[in-house]
Order: sequence, then C-alpha cells, then structure tokens
Amino acid sequence: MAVKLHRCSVMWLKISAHPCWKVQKALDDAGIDYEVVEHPGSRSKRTEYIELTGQKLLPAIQLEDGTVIRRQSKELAEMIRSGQIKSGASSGSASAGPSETSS
Ligand SMILES: N[C@@H](CCC(=O)N[C@@H](CS)C(=O)NCC(=O)O)C(=O)O
Repeated sequence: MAVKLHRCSVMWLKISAHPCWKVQKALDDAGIDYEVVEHPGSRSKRTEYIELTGQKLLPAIQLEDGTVIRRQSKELAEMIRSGQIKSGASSGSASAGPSETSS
C-alpha cells in the first residue's frame, strides 16, 4: 500500500501556486509512490475528507498507517523533500504533529 495524497479535483492546474500540485510535484520529485484521492473543488462537498480529517482544506498526506498529515502545502512539500515523509515501510517515520485547523 502506498501513501495517499488527498487533493482537489483541479488536476490540470500544474503551477507552483496551486497547493495540491505543489505537494504532488514534491512527491513526484522525491520518487515516492502514492495514490491520489481526489476530492471536490468545493469545500462544502468534501464530506468524506471532512469525516476522515475533521478539516476542509486540501492537500493532505495519509501515511500507510492511516495517519493524516495536514499542514500548509509549503510545509508538506518541505517535509517530503527533507525525507520526513517517505514511501514504503519507513513512511511511518513522519510525525503527524498537531493538526491544522481549517477556516
Ligand atoms: N494555504 C493553504 C491553502 C490550501 C488551499 O487553498 N487548498 C485548496 C485546494 S488546492 C482548497 O482546499 N480550496 C478550497 C477552499 O479554499 O475553499 C495551503 O497552502 O495548504
């Protein structure tokens, strides 16, 4: 099982200003195996994501042990690039830390 990238449905927008793409690109660049879990563009329709995380904003990374990490996309990308989030058995090494509150 791979880590999961919970992201929005705006798949075509591949610019660094797009939070979901920023994190997806970091995963690609790091060569991490991941599965994309797409959620609606509108916050109010993200019922599954809200149930899972208690939050509305994307993106988030779900580790293989089920831990969900939601931080600012910039921070998530840095965690990936610095090796704090990895694929395979070692992915559990990331510390989930406190969840960000969505607003
Ligand atoms: N500053 C946040 C922004 C996250 C963000 O705006 N994500 C978009 C998806 S790419 C979203 O959830 N938009 C829905 C909304 O703001 O209602 C970050 O960098 O993580």
